[in-house]
Amino acid sequence: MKQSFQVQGMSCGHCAHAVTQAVRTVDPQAQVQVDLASGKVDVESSRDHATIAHAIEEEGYKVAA
Ligand SMILES: [Cu+2]
Repeated sequence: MKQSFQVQGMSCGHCAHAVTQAVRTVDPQAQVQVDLASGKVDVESSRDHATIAHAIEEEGYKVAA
């Protein structure tokens, strides 16, 4: 399913890559699209929203509720 996350603290391509990799630790098949300007992360994944948000936060980025 397609899900959106508002992620704070991403400032460059490295951050976008780190968040993408974090999502893929819980779902290697996930499709991840990061928009650095808005902090919006679109994820196409079978995992639930809370699991993905947790993985992103483990990587050190804040996910807005
Ligand atoms: Cu960065």
